[in-house]
Amino acid sequence: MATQHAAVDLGASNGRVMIGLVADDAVTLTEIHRFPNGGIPVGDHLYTDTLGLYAGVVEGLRRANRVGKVCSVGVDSWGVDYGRIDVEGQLLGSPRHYRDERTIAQQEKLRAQFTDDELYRMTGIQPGAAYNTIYQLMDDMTSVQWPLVDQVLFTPDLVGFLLSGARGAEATIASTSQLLDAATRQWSPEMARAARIPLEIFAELQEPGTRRGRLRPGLIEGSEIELVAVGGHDTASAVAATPAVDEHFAFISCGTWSVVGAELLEPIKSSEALAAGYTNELGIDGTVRFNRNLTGLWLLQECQRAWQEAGEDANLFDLLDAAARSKELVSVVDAGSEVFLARGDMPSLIAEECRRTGQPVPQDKGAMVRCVLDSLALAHARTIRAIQELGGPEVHAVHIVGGGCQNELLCQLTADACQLPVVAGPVEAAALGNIIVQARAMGELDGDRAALRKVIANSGGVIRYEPHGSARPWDEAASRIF
Ligand code: LFR
Repeated sequence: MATQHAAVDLGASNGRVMIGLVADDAVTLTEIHRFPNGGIPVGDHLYTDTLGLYAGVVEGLRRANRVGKVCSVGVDSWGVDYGRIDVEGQLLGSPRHYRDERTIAQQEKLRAQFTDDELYRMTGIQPGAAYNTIYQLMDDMTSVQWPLVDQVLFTPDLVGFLLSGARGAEATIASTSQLLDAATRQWSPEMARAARIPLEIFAELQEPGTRRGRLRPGLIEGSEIELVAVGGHDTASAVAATPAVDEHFAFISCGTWSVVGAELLEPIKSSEALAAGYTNELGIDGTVRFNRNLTGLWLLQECQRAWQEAGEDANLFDLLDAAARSKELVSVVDAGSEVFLARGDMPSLIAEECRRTGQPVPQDKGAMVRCVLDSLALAHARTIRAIQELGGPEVHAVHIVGGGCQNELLCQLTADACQLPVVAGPVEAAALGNIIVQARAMGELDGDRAALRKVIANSGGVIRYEPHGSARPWDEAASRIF
């Protein structure tokens, strides 16, 4: 039986266990198990069901090992969140979800003491993102549970710890904390001092590719699976698996969020980059991802949730079909705006933004979804243009990876708005990036990140969209809201 690697990819709305088989310089990926995820509101707070995720992961690994011998596993997840363990290694409470608004007061406290410029220079991370780990920790440190906390582990490291007992702070996920300096790839003592966070609460910092040892004996019967720290931040893994042919590309990791950016070797910490909303997170192999978070398909998912809760039909296929038939660029909203961040009645929020900016309120679901997709495409284009102006690489192609790359209308609109070719795929970029880093750590693949990208390009699942029309209608639409 061939050797398999298991990728655990934990996203905002679900978690997955996939197996990857590396042969003939290509990866074959198979989904083994999928289980739901999402913030769980209790009272005024929002939590993550970490043990539920863990149970899904274990079930997935058991199934995977029945299909074929699994030799290693890597875990990647959304950014910034963490769990706390006590000196006995027990999980302390249910981790909070980053959309819990407890952080805002802490963010204000730090920003009252330091300018955003000062904060940005310490790490390269946007101090304006209220969900950053640093603000969550500042709030946490005021809780009655805090004196019991021995260690803080980021989501992928936490799941890895539950599986194996091995601890570590993988660099890409740690970089989303706003406590790591993207220039040195080390914790920032300056930032830790500013926020009064003791750096001892973190586990040892490790680069992706670090082998952490075997899973707990007997957990997955009949296996000897090794835990490998991969690009623990899903976006880092997704960008590692972007089949770019050279450095002249922008990526859009498109899912609940649209993370739009470029790959660099050094962070850009200029005041202009700060003002434009860019952040410098870490990627694999010494890279920095210079990117900006747009609300992404969250806009559409929240519309669907609102319609479903009202007992209406909100089938994705039908909605996209209606959107494709709706008139283009009638109304657009700023997909980068914080207005859309929290859970809420999204159709009303969008209608309100249209009214506020003097544009027609979308009258039916097709028009509403069209407004969302036009707005996202517009935001993608503006973000990519700004990256080049801020000192990023000249962009010749836009790679869309993740679930959103299956949205043909969004891919075409993005090509049109950018006036650049869009290469869409792979869908499961995060899982593939997770697998190739494991395969290299286990000695099955070798070479630099360009060599790994070739393996992904050989693995198929990519569609190209050429730009149509001109930039003019997009510029006009932008002028209504920016
Ligand atoms: C995407 C993502 C983004 C991060 C957001 C919140 O899944 O990881 O990169 O900013 O989730 O953690």
